[in-house]
Amino acid sequence: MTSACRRSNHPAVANPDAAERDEDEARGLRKIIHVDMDAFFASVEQRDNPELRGRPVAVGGSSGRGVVAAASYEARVFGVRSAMPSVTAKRKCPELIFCKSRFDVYREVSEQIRAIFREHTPHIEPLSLDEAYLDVTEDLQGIGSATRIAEIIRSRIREETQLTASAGVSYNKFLAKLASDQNKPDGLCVIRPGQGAAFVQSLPVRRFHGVGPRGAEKMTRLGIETGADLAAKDIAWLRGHFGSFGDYLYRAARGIDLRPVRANRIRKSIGGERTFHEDIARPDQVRATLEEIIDIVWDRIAQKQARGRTVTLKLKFADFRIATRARSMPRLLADKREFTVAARALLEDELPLPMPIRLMGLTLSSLEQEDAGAQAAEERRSAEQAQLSLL
Ligand code: TTP
Ligand code: MG
Ligand code: MG
Repeated sequence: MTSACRRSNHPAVANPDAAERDEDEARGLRKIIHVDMDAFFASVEQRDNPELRGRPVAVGGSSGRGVVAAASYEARVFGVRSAMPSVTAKRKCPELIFCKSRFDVYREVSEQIRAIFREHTPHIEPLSLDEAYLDVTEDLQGIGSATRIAEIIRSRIREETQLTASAGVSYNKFLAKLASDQNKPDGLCVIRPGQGAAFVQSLPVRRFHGVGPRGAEKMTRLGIETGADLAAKDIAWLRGHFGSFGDYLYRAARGIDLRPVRANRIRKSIGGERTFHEDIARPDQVRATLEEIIDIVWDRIAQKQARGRTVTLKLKFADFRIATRARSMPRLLADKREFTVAARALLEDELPLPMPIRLMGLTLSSLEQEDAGAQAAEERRSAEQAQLSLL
C-alpha cells in the first residue's frame, strides 16, 4: 500500500484540511469517487443464504463448460477468480460451493446503490451493475469533502443492502478507479492531488483500466511492466504501438485523465473487430479467427453484464467492400454457447469467401433496455480499448 492510501472502514472520517480543500478548488480540480461492490454476485448469495457465509462460494455454472462469474473472498484465498473455468476453480478449491446467478436480485441491489449515489450527485456514470463513477465536485448536500461523501455512501450501502462496497477518491476517474481497488474488500483509498503520478509509478500496467490481458501481454513483450516503464516512453512511441489509446496511456502514466464523468450514456451494442496484417481467405484460418474474436467479445460482454438478442458479423474484403450479416433471436441470448452458435452460423453462410478479407468483427446488439444504466460507459474510450485488446 502506498502512503497515499490509508485504510479506513469507519464512516467518521474527519473532513480534509480546509486549506487543502480551498487549494483544490482554486486549481479547478474535480472530485471523483469510484464505488465498487465487493465480490458482488457472491456476496449477494452469502447475504441471502446464511449457510454460505464465511465459506468459499462461486457464482456460475459448475458443469464442464461453466465459468466463474464471481468468487467470494474466501474462495479467492485458493486462487479462484472471475472468468476462470469452473473445472479449474474446483480443482483449486475442492470445497467450493457453486450458486446459480440471480440477475433479478443483482439488478435490484444495483438500483438501490444508484439511489444512494443520487442523494449526493446527478453526475453518475455506471460502469456495470456493481460500480460507478460519481463527480462530487459540487455535491447536492453541500458536504464538500469527497472522502466524507465516500464514507457516507459506503455506510448507507451497508445499511440498505447488508453488503459492503469499496470506494476510491481522487481528482480524476483513472485514479479513483485504481483507488477503489486498492483496499478491497470494504476499504477506502484517497489519492490526493500531487500523489497521483507517484501512485501510478509502481503499479503493474494490467491494473490500468482499459488494459486487458492481451494488452498487458503486448506491453510485456515491449518491456513495459509498470507505470514507470510506461512513463518513460514518449507520446510518438506510444501512438506508434497503441494508436489513439497511446494518448490515454501517456496521460495515465502521469496520473492525468481528462475524461469527464458522463451520466446516462446508453450503450447500443458491444463488439470488437480485428484487422489483419495480411488478408486471409482459407476457411480454417477464417474459422479460427472467428473463435478468437468470439472469446474477446464475449469477455467484454461478460464484463459489462450486457445481454442482447442480435449478433452481427462484419467482414471487410480485400477490395474494401464491407458485408454485415445479422441474426436476431426472439429472446435474449442466454450464454456464451448461444452467442458462439449464432456467430458460427453467420460465418458458415459466407464460406467459402468470394475473396480474402482484411477485417472481421462481431457485435452483440438489441441490448436489454432496462439494463441501460449498467451498460452506460465511456464510449469514447471503449473504441480505444477495443483497439488495444485486439492488437
Ligand atoms: P467485479 O466488480 O469485477 O468483481 P466482484 O464484485 O465480484 O469482486 P471485487 O470485490 O473484486 O470487485 O464484477 C462485479 C460482478 O460482475 C461480479 O460479482 C460478477 C460479474 N462478473 C462477471 O459475470 N464476469 C466477469 O468476468 C467479471 C469480472 C465480473
Ligand atoms: Mg466489484
Ligand atoms: Mg465492478
